[in-house]
Amino acid sequence: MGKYLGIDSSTQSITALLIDSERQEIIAEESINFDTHFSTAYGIENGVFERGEGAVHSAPLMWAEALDLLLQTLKDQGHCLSQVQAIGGSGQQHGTVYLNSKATAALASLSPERLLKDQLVDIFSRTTSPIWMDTSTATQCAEIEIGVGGRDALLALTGNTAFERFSGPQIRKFHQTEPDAYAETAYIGLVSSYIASLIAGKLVGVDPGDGSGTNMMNIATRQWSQTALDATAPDLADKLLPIAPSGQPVGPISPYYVGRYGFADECLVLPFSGDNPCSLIGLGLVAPGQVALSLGTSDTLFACIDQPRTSKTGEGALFASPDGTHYMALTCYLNGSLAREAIRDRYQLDWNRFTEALQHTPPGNNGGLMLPYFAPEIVPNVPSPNVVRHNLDESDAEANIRAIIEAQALSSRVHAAWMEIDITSLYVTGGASANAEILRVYANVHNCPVHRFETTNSAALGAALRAAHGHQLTTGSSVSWQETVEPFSQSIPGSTIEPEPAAVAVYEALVGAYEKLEKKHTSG
Ligand code: XUL
Repeated sequence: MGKYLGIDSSTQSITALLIDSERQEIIAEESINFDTHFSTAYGIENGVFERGEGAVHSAPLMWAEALDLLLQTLKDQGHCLSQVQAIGGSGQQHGTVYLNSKATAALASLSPERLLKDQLVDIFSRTTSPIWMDTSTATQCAEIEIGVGGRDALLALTGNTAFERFSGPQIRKFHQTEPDAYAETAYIGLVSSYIASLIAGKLVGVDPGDGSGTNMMNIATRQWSQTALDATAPDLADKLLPIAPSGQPVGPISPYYVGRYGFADECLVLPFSGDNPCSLIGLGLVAPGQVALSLGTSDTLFACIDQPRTSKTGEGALFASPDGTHYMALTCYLNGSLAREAIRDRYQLDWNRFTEALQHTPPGNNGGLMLPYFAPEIVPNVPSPNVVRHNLDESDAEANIRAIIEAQALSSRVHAAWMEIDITSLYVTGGASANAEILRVYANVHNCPVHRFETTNSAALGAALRAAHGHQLTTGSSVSWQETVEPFSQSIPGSTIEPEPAAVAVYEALVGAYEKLEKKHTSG
């Protein structure tokens, strides 16, 4: 029992969430927005830079700089970091970080007198990291599938067909386009394992939750698959560390954080995992059959399942749960908050007017539909931006606002079918989950209650809970996952949004029309 810190390094910000497991409460929640602090220094917008032809990267040195700023903020606020017993973490999934042979020594000798960014500037064999929004690797996806014996073989081996944003295709592209820099790469990690390495002061392996988003991990054994590595790039086994079991601490925190921020020497570090796997834990989904929705930069619909059920149509992803036993089924949309913001900005509105538009317009939008592909879409696969309006006048701001939210909700229903789960309730998280009108649409489209939580940062909460669980096991207590998550995964009393029968009937009739429109304009 004690205090545990969860850190979530996501697309647009890095968040810290501190819990007190004795008092069973969240005691601090702090975020550093990348654009606010670093847009000039790193040239990013919405946390990323677009490099053309679908390539979307970010800057790993910026993530290190943001980590310092985050911890400094917690310290300045008077949080007693010496009481933190363990740190767990979460990272935007799939993004890859490439380090050279100087990394090990630089991490081991970090001086608390100087910022991370000044000490780590030379450790990268590639100064940018392709992230999950990158859609530039269709060729490499096809090559990897052929390399392992076909699409079905890759699906059976890794739990996933090849996705453009997954790490394996991204690594293959790097090897093909920058062979010299690839040869200089001593270590390839994911965003999660990179931030864990900064905190532990040594290279840390990828956990099975994030490893399953690479197209390189054997989903049955939760180890790297040599067959998949061979199909991806040469000498890859030498550049990856063995998979790090999610629940086993990798060691104490680096002296850097003890000296600079006052952490205790014995504060433990758990392997970090992906943001979606951490959200699974943060929302308390540790038993099969529960389903959640995350409305963030990406929108994701996910469920805890007990069997490694795969998506044969390639619309869904399968990850290992960081709880060590279950799996996570996930459908991921690239057009999440950035698409909602694109509509908000197109009509020069603020979020209050956005919400009012949802209140003023009827469910079903009088038949007006939108396919909201402001950027390339993952599900369904849409390689280039394409916004389609059907019975919808572009000059009607309110109807366009309803159309985008209904499109996102209807799509989440259509593309959840592969999970074969009867969705009887939805747990929601992410920034947009604070908006009750958006959630009302989801409750009516899925015909189930939608539960809201105290924090919209469920990935950071899940990271903190993973730290609590991992630390308590090291003390010899046999705490269960259920006991760990339960006090923190209670929905806010009175905040549940119930479905409304009349609106449910409207969407029941509309879902077929939406699916037809989607099929007409996409290859799916
Ligand atoms: C999941 C995915 C996104 C990122 C967002 O497969 O690509 O949800 O994890 O950070």
